[in-house]
Amino acid sequence: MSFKFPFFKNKQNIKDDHFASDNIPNHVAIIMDGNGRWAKKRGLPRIAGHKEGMDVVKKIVRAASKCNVKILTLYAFSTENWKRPKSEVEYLMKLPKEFLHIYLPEMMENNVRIETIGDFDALPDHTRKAVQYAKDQTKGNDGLLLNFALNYGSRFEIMRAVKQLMADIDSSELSMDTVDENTFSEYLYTKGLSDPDLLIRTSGEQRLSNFLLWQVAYSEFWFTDVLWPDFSEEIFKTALQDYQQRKRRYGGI
Ligand code: V07
Repeated sequence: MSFKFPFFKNKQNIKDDHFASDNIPNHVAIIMDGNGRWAKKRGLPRIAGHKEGMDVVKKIVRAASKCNVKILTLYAFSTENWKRPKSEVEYLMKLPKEFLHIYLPEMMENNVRIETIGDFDALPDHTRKAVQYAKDQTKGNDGLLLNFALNYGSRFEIMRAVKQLMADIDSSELSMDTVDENTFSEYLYTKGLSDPDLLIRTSGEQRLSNFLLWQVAYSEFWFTDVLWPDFSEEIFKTALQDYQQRKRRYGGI
């Protein structure tokens, strides 16, 4: 049973479909964890969990678009994921193409722009080609930016930025005296993007796992025990509503 005191602020278990449109996070980042565990619980191979997880991606893209989120960054494949069994890696590398084969038309209709962060050149040819095609097709869209972290690792990203920045100082393209946090941000994959306002991680783990270390300095974190294949539009909205009620301080008081 549920009832509400009309004079209390609607705090938890909010089921209203139409929630306040103010204070929506501009940029939401998600660690989509728990696909393997979801499959194991059902006696299925891990890849069945990845496949189910792919359909949840589409649902959350729709939800984010609808809620007026501007940037959605999804951790699809980390630099550490190469250590998984070869057959699983090969399957994962086919998912971008499969996803795009099914959903690229809908992405176009909904004005979604697809981008990636990570070491793109080190991806298999077939993966790179499919994703590059989607980036090219959607580059004129100005709705939701759907940003896939593909072969992404934050320490690698930071090391790469340091090396490029030093090379630019070496060649006098840049002066050491003018380098500040903003300069450094321009050397990251996320160049030009605002930092995530909200970071969501599913599946009960409460760690960053080498995701956006620099960029989440002032982000709000939201964790759920729900496994990614069981994640839904409703849970996504609950995370947004929780975010809306938080008071951000950005390191100040
Ligand atoms: C992947 C499904 C979601 C759960 C997490 C792991 C498995 C969508 C993509 C994708 C990537 C780029 C792109 C279009 C779609 C994807 C990988 C894994 C490697 F342009 N889901 N998904 N890529 N999973």
